[in-house]
Amino acid sequence: MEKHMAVCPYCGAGCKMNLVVENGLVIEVEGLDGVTNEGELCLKGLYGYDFINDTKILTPRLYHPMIRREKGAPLERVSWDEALDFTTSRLRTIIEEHGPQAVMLTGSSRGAGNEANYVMQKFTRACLGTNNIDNCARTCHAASVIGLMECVGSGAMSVSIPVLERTDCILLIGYNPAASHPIVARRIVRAKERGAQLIVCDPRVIESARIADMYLPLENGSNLALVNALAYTVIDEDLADWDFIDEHTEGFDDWWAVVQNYAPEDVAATCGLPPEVIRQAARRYATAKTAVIGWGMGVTQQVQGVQTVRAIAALALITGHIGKPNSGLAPVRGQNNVQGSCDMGMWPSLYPGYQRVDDPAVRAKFAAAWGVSEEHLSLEEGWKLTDLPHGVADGTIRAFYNFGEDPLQTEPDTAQMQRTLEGLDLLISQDIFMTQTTALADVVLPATSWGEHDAVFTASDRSFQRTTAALPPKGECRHDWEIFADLSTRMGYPMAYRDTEEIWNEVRSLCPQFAGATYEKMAGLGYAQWPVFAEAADDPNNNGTSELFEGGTFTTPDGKGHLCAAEWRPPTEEPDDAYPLVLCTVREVGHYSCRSMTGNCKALAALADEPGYVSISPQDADARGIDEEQLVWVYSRRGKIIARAAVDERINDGAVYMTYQWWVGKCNELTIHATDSESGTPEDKYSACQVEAIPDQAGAEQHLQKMYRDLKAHLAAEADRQNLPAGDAGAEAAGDEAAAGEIDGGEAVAGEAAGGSQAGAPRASAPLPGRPSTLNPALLGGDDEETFV
Ligand SMILES: Nc1nc2c(c(=O)[nH]1)N[C@H]1C(S)=C(S)[C@@H](COP(=O)(O)OP(=O)(O)OC[C@H]3O[C@@H](n4cnc5c(=O)[nH]c(N)nc54)[C@H](O)[C@@H]3O)O[C@H]1N2
Ligand SMILES: Nc1nc2c(c(=O)[nH]1)N[C@H]1C(S)=C(S)[C@@H](COP(=O)(O)OP(=O)(O)OC[C@H]3O[C@@H](n4cnc5c(=O)[nH]c(N)nc54)[C@H](O)[C@@H]3O)O[C@H]1N2
Ligand code: SF4
Ligand SMILES: [Mo]
Repeated sequence: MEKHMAVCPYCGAGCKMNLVVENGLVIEVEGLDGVTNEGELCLKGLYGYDFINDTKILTPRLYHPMIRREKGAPLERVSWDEALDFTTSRLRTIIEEHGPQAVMLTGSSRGAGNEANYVMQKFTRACLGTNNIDNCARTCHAASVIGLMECVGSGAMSVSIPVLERTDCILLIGYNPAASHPIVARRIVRAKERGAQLIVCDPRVIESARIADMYLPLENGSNLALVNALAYTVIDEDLADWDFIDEHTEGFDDWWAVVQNYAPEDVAATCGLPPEVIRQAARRYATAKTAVIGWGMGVTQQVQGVQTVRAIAALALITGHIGKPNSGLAPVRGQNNVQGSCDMGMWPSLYPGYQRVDDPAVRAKFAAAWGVSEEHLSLEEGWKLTDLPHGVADGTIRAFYNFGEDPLQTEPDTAQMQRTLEGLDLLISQDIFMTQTTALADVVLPATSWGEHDAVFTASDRSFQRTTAALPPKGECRHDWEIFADLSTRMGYPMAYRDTEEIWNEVRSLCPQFAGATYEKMAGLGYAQWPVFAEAADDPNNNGTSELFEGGTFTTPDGKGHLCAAEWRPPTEEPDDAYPLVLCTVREVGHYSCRSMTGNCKALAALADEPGYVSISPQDADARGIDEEQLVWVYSRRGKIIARAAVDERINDGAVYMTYQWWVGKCNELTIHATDSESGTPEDKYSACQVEAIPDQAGAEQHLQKMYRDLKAHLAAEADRQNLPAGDAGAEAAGDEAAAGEIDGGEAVAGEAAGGSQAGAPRASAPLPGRPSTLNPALLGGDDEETFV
């Protein structure tokens, strides 16, 4: 039995653990005393490890590269040489014909880590010559990054996770830590036990609301009106920190010109809250000695996300609850390494270390370091991930390199995303599992998983920590960074690194804020929190910066906090007679984003499975004749799906809630693709929908089971193509396999041991016709529906 230290690959809490390995399988994990988790782990941390063993519960892992020689042709297993040469020649042709702007890439905020993302963005900029690189922060906290960079100079959390336990008042807006970051939620519970005030603003009664001192059940989509009204009250009741405003902020008069119209009495109807409740919440926050505002997707996944983030920053600035110990801003980043993706410049306007692409001095520095001409590095901001649909529709984007994301599951309006991916000349997908997006790819590149490689992750609170390999690569999997370096070399820009530490040291040399974060400092349970400058490198007592903006000095160009205000406006698609309910899409504790990982973990898959729930208030359920646990239709202007009803008095009337990891009950079939004009973040929290009872429950149950079986079989069959011989290339690969300890046919030993399918003949092709035009038969026509409705 061996133990290897790792950082949890799920949320951004950055929990440290040991992976316990026996006979080539991870058999359990143990919590370690990391800086954020102090020995504790949540459900996913404890039971979310066995996907690595290729359990094949949901989808198989990828072991061999595959290509589709032409559109419509089947995936075919090839050698790495052939896969990367094919990719090189296709990318070259597209760039020759349409220029580098026709290629879009997205980084991975999950298991791969900072080094792989750094190498991918270097490939994008130094080799391809474009800034078209982004990551899933776009669909997530992009509004926080943009709004905060403008108002206070840094888009990250200004406080550390442990600070939440020490502050006197926590104001949560649109953030559900009990489901999203359980280890952060524990800190909040402990703060409460210490006597801190907890104020929760969320339209439904989340766990934190149940223990809150004040709960504000605001109307969905009314954040900006509420935050403006809180700020109005602070000024109106003379609760502001005027010294702080005078010394450390700019723009008060223009800001107040807008906010003065937001008396609680005037927004009561918009927010659905009594004015006195708003006033009381403002008083509690403003008069606390120290205070932190925490927010999440309830703020950012709205068309006014950036404006609301600015309003939140203003609330902290006018009360002086920032720039002093135990006070500040906590946009708690979602994925284990989404802060890291942003740190590494997986952002169309930023190089690694938050250095702007339009700054000629920065460009000169990177050009010199990377050995390319300055002209080769574009000063223009690149495309955003959410530009993909219209970029493909109008022919500007021709190729998409998808690294560790599953947009077909996680982007809004699946039907539109399906058209987008099918409309590309070239789709490259580099993943650890056969996902829905990967099944559509022209090039499939298999990468090593978390637990099979070394990397640095950045937790939500800017802490760099190291995670290490517990197992060797499976099959022909290569490390993500090796794949990018090899491809870049073939494309004419040679890159070669010995290991991740060499890459990391290059990052440190180019990013002053990260320079002190040596591998040595991060050894064992060590960490380094940026900004961590060069002098920290040799000082064992210097772990960087726990709280930003000490003394009220901000990292904006003039060092001031900028007060910016905007008027509230309603969401894009308001409910009407045909679609009378608000569809709000959220998270549940046991599954994670596209669920390629949690869906392949035995305990987590057993806990919750298809089609997932639509949570609805008792009144809205009664009005539709819907009982608890019944299967129901949920439909919007974009699609129609089946889900199970959870009738729940914690849900507000007029809104329903779904989680976004299910294939059958896929809420992104229904969500609208409307985005915040500044951040490009989709309005995942607000679409109009309707819910309808299904009279034939038995038929619906049969339909859903068949659909689930078919979808699983389809992805399994696509993955099984990697087990077909690959001609000459196959013989070469077979040799490698023997070395990697695999058996005949390419099925992993680990997969068998974990009860996976047998090696040998590939499965029969799935019943779905070729590549399905949509994963949801309900959208293919009325036939299926009629069989049981
Ligand atoms: N188990 C699990 N954990 C995860 C993830 C996962 O998939 N599964 N994903 C990770 C990721 S990527 C992220 S970004 C984080 C996200 O973590 P959170 O930010 O907590 O995400 P959500 O649950 O989507 O939304 C938060 C809350 O916003 C509320 N809300 C909806 N509309 C409004 C509104 O108009 N106003 C206000 N004030 N609130 C509103 C919802 O009711 C919900 O409780 O979680 C991370 N952690
Ligand atoms: N309706 C709705 N949609 C949403 C949201 C919502 O609230 N509502 N939330 C949005 C948010 S906040 C986010 S962040 C996105 C997340 O959207 P995605 O980023 O698409 O979701 P993940 O499941 O995190 O995708 C990670 C992918 O990376 C793969 N992977 C994991 N580790 C590695 C590795 O080491 N190497 C490689 N190459 N691949 C790896 C996994 O198998 C998986 O396919 O979803 C968004 N979608
Ligand atoms: S809180 Fe987040 S990082 Fe910690 S164990 Fe749970 S999922 Fe992993
Ligand atoms: Mo996210």
